[in-house]
Amino acid sequence: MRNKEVAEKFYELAEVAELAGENPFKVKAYLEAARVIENLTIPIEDLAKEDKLDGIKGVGKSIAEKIKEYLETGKITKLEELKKVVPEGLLELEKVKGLGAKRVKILYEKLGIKNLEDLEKAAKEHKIRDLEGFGEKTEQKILEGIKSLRDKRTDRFLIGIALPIAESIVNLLSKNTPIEKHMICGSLRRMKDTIGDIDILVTSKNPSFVMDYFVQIPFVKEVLAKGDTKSSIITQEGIQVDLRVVENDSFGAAIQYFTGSKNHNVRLREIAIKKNLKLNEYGVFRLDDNAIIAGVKETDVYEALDLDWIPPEMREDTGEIELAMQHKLPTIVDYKDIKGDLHMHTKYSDGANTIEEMARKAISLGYEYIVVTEHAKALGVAHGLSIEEFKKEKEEINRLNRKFYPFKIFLGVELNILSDGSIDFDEKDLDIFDLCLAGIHTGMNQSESAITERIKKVLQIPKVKIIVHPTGRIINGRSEYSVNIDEIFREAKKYNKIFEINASFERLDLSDVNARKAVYEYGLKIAIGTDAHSTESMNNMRFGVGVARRAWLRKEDIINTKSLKEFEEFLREV
Ligand code: DGT
Ligand code: CA
Ligand code: CA
Repeated sequence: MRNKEVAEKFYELAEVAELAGENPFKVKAYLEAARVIENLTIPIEDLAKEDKLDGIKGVGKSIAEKIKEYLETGKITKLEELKKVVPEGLLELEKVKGLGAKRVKILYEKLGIKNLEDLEKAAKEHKIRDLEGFGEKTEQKILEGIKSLRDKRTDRFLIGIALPIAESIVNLLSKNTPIEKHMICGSLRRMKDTIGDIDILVTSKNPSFVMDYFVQIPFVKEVLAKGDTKSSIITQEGIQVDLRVVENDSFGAAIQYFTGSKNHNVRLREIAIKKNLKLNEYGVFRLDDNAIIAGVKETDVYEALDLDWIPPEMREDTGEIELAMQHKLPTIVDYKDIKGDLHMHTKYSDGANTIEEMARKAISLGYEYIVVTEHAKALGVAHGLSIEEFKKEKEEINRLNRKFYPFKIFLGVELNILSDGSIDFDEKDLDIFDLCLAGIHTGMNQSESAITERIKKVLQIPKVKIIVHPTGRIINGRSEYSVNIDEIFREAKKYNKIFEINASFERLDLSDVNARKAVYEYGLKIAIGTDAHSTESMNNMRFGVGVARRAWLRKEDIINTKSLKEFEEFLREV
């Protein structure tokens, strides 16, 4: 599915068009198209194939043509043309927090600022504060924004972008070339939150056919190398993909080698040597006579080293090898263990789908329940609901619960932890909710002690059960706010509170490291929620489970592995 990718292109088009001084209606139309495409539940490439693009709300003929052009050629001519008239550095300026196209234009026209360096210089020389609509505070924010952009500048890709691309490529290969086995390896198989490049391994009796096909698939922007059994391309998004065809007899050893991590593999090779064996990407060999003793299957490779097979997500050399030696690896949670999604938004607030649509999606995913959690109405928080509106939502949920029985929808809420550590509603109003989540959405620039105190205060509210996206990070976007996570975890244990792994792939918060700490050092429980704003993003659960597996979490550590019956019992205790 290429929806996300196409949507990004239109966001880019809108930005560039605005900077180029295009008609504001056009800019708005591009933005609207981007938003709609992002939330589509059907693959946009399917709609294009069936010539149904202009049936999408917000997509007219000219936008439909642009989508088609992009899907077929990887380019939008209009965007390329506009880029020629906009100085290159301006596009980067827009990535500075707090600067939109409008402000970038003013900075360019009034002060001739064309790039980050110009911007930093002007801010330091206090030239920006005197511009209309800017001021001293904005100037300060701009300097902070430049710093955080530089800190975060990275060429790693979000797993939620990289994994669908890898899967699409494997699908294309399966359909159109004679491949037999296949495996997506590297950091993707280990479910890391960001991905340097994509590593795909296949077996085939006709490697040259596979290579010829691979270098001309629609994803390709550039072919870096083409060989008999290995080729590398760069996709439209700029991600490198390495494809290797390996021998069937070595497939297990090869996927073991190319899954990594490097540190894990280094340790394994040392263990092999001690056993008078040699381990490489072709197999496990006896040093005495060079006879191969494992290679076809990955499990055999581990067995040859007297180790239990280790799940890829654990292969970081952080203790897993020792446990595999002693046959004491924990049984980590599986995607199939997930019985419900605890965090989502619907049309009642800023979601794209109705409660009924979210419920149907959940049923199709095999869940037994969901918790619908709109934002609450704190001052200044957009799309929040009042208690009255929640009561209406509750009525609809009751109606739907009769319809979908035994599947169950619960009424939850995502409360805001305000700057002083209070929440949106009076505690007595919270009784209508089955489950209360709370998270920080504003005031993230406070000091470490202020933010820590805010969260600690909320932990004491009996009805609040789960702290969502606990560190506030946006991967490649915004760093975590400063918070003393140990202090929070310690305090939370006193009140039996739960922390979320937010499965949205821009967040993945708690991170693998923090989730492992929460459970293994503080004995806390975890909830995995997608924070979905559309049925499509409910699919992100697998990324949350990936984090949980990287954190070594077991089924019993995660509350939404409970059956509906157990979950209802748990809610009664809340
Ligand atoms: P990435 O792509 O930066 O997100 O991380 P990985 O882990 O996918 O790393 P990558 O793509 O460089 O290599 C894939 C795997 O192949 C890596 O996890 C372990 C193995 N590997 C690659 N190069 C080496 C190497 O020079 N030494 C060892 N021991 N293993 C390597
Ligand atoms: Ca890689
Ligand atoms: Ca690689």
